[in-house]
Amino acid sequence: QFNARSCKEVKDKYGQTENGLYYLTTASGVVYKTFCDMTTAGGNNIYGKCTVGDRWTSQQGNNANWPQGEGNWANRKTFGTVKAATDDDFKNPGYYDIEAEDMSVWHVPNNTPVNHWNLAAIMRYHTDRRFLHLYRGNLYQLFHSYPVEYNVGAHLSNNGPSIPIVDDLGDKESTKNVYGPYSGGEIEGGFISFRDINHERSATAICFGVKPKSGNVEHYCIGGCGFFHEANPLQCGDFTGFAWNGYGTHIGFSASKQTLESAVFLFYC
Ligand code: KO2
Ligand code: CA
Repeated sequence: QFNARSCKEVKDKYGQTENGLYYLTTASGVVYKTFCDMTTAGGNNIYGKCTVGDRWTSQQGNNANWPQGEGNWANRKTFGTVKAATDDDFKNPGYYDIEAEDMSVWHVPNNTPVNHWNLAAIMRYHTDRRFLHLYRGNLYQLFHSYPVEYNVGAHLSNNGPSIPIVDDLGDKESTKNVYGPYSGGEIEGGFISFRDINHERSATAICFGVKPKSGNVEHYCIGGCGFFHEANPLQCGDFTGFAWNGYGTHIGFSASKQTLESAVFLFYC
């Protein structure tokens, strides 16, 4: 165990270069176990996402009077474990504790053991423009500036930032094509986007690999607020409207099955 607050510190101060599990210590002394990606640019696992369970939106139904839903994008609650991260939600203290500059993202099929995450990933990419400096160092802070809340603004005009990505596995087209063909007409590949709003003023949290050019963001952005008006309650949940035209069909607005059955790992670097 090293006395380090981030994977970068484990690497820089203690010379550890292997991907794997490490213990980190927060500013207030909380020790937690996380997966460090030491190869992309250094980093920290922040969360895994499952196909069921809606801690990244609402676990209390689709409700206009619960506009932020769980609020987990902007609070310090943590849940899950790194070992179970590809089959259950996972959020560790690194999410709010680490001050970072960039992020990397891995999309890993469900039920992949930790030591195979890198090789089994279906897409990997990272940002390289130090964008987190503009948002006080992490997503916890970013989502305080851009609340993931119902009715905070209108689609496109009040969307949060879209940051260009550099591909590590996959490319602009393959990353965009994991979403359905109708979605394809509304997105541009090569970005990661935050707090994007749909036609009905529902906010989603993160659009992976893409930037929305229209307002049906529920089909290509993950996580979000506590109320999705359209087709109530079909668009409520962590995968919002990813199965709009059937589960994993990849037709209409439905994302591919592989996408639905993968966890997304966020690393700070
Ligand atoms: C559809 O048939 C439909 O879906 C639209 C949704 C997609 O998010 O907003 C509209 O509701 C539309 O009226 C219609 O119901 O259109 C391009 C066709 C999809 O699924
Ligand atoms: Ca819609």
